Amino acid sequence: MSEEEDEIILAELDDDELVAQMHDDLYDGLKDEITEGTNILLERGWTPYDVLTKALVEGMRIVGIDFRDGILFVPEVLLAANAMKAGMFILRPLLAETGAPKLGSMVIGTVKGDIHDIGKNLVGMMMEGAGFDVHDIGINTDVDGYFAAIEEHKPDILGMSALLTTTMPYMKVVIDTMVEKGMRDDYTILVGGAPLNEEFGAAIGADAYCRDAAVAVETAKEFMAKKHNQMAAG
Ligand code: B1M
Repeated sequence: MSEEEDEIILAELDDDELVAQMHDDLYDGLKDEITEGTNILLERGWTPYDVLTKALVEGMRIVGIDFRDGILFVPEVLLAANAMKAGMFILRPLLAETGAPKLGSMVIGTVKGDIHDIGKNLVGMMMEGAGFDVHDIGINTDVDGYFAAIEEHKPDILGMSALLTTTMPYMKVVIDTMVEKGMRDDYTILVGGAPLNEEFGAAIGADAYCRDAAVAVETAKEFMAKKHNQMAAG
């Protein structure tokens, strides 16, 4: 068979085949193919949320398993992450474009020592889509970085992300410093990231642990509703 005949034409695949191919392409770090696949699914009427979760996040879940098992290494995973970001780049404005009324504001960052940003970016995108003003302060954020952003943006919600068991304790450093400064109760603090769980969130004094971006949005909305009710009551 000639090379030309071997080539996969993404637009000729049906939806299930295309999604499976996108998982493979993400695994192989093929940025252009992920861009193309994302656009094709959108053109076929897929919602941005479905493209995000079924094609991209699921693909990254598979990458994560092989990274854990020593089949993939950092350089390959970086390529996969870049391919994922190319898809997210297309989806971001679509997810943000719901016309929802402004519900509140959030500062979000990945904690000190940690450079994982895909989950954080995704939470930011979904929060924007739900009507929150999101100030993303990036990765490797120390206490001073969080405080500077809180001071500047005066958000309703502080979001922290950590993907490493070695960096998640830093969330407590930030919260403890807020307690010391007497400002802890002025903010709703939401935390998330693969190694966390509800017990950890409670133990460090966060208001809630959010398993994924959709839960983060729902939790943020609940806290904003409570805040508005309290304000209305007095
Ligand atoms: Co890293 N890495 N990595 N990595 N990496 C993990 C986290 C790991 C679990 C892989 C593994 O071994 N299975 C492992 C951590 C082990 C542990 O601590 N228990 C690990 C390791 C060890 C490392 C290095 C130490 C590897 C090395 O150098 N030897 C190194 C550390 C670098 C550092 O940070 N200092 C490292 C580096 C990297 C890359 C740079 C190659 C790349 C990151 C690229 C980037 O982010 N720009 C990378 C990646 C991609 C991963 C995996 C494969 C995927 C993470 C991801 O993007 N997931 C990851 C494996 C895994 O998680 N299973 C792994 C997709 C994303 C959508 O999910 O981030 O969980 P997630 O976010 C979710 C929820 O958790 C939640 O919502 C999101 C969306 O639904 N959420 C929040 C997240 N943050 C939230 C904040 C909130 C709310 C919800 O606030 C309100």
